[in-house]
Amino acid sequence: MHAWPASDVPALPGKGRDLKIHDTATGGPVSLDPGPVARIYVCGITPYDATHMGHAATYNAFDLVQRVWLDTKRQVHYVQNVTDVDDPLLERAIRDGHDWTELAERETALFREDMTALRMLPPQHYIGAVESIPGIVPLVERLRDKGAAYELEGDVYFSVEADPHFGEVSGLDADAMRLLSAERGGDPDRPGKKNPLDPMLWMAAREGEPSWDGASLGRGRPGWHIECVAIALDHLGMGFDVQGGGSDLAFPHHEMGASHAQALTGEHPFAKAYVHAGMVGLDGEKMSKSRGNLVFVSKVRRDGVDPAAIRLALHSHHYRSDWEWTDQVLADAVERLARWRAAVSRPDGPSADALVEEIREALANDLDTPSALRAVDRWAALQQSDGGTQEGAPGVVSRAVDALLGVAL
Ligand code: 5CA
Ligand code: ZN
Repeated sequence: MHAWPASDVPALPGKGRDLKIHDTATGGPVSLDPGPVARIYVCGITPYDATHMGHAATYNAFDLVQRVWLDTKRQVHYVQNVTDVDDPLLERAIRDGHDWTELAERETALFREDMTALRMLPPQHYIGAVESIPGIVPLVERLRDKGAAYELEGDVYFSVEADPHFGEVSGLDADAMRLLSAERGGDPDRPGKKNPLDPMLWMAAREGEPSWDGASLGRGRPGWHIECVAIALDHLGMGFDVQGGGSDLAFPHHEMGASHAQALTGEHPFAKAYVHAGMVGLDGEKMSKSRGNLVFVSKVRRDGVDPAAIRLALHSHHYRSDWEWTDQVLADAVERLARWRAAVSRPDGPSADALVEEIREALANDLDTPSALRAVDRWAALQQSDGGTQEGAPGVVSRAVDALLGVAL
């Protein structure tokens, strides 16, 4: 699958700082020390509806991770998937009388447009679940041959007991896991499973649903977690730097994915850090496609809002907090963008050297965007009060805001 076009990332004077970021598995900040090529996997969309501000906020966080790495002169190897076959997608297509492949293609195309407009860096490998099936089947067969998977009425399940590290990503107890499993695509109450938490690796073909050749597994389609594992192992290998997604993916998705990969390879860990963005809500509820309480990026863009303002609105809350999208959040961002643009429109201004370091420091400290925005606000206020005459300083600010925050002034 093709991704979307990259926007330029200007190089900045001096050197960036190494990222410290909150890791769900250890429950605290970790200093990442990637090699010259940092490796990141971010879970992509299930394309049955348009990109909403919650999705955008999550992708924003992982875009910033990459911008911090690029600023340290590392290269970034970024992989993202598209869950282009899964229950919610098939259900929506049936509900609306659409062909599921057309629905997936249309929403994926819209996602690319939204990401481009928001200046999100594209992955080098943007891979669909369907195109990964030939790589998924042998992984499931290997798990079964190792005794880490078993068959139940034609379906194949992963045995969570096969991974001694199972539970370490989310740190949840069995009761909490069981509840979340039922809520998030699992089937803990299905009779005959070895452990209620065991997730499906391969679902035998169902009447009226798409299915693919699964070699010794029989016709069927892949489970959700193995999809991301197959893609990540294929393009990044074990021990990559960051596995990312919203906090609703910590369990079961990232927990199960880590266990699949660890059981397959006998190596640990799957990812060095599991990083999760908070949930964006609307009117007191998590914004979600299934609830339908959505503010779409594409709709707000069509209403004439500059994507740079949307981006500033996303930056205005810390990525790990749960927060509410409101008209006021957007109005504040529109106002801030205008203020910043006015401040960089003059040829000279207050020195930008300290500001670049402040933005760098804020982002390196667990992506503290609210502090980064306040630092730029202070510089803009000084500019407005005629606080400096350094030639070219506004240009340095523009480039720093572009390179580090993805906002074109
Ligand atoms: N295709 C799977 C991942 S493999 C999936 O979860 N797709 S999704 O379309 O439901 O979500 C895409 C990303 O957006 C995930 O990282 C998810 O955690 C995140 N996300 C979904 N809703 C919200 C929300 N309200 N706030 C923040 N992030 C969200
Ligand atoms: Zn995923």
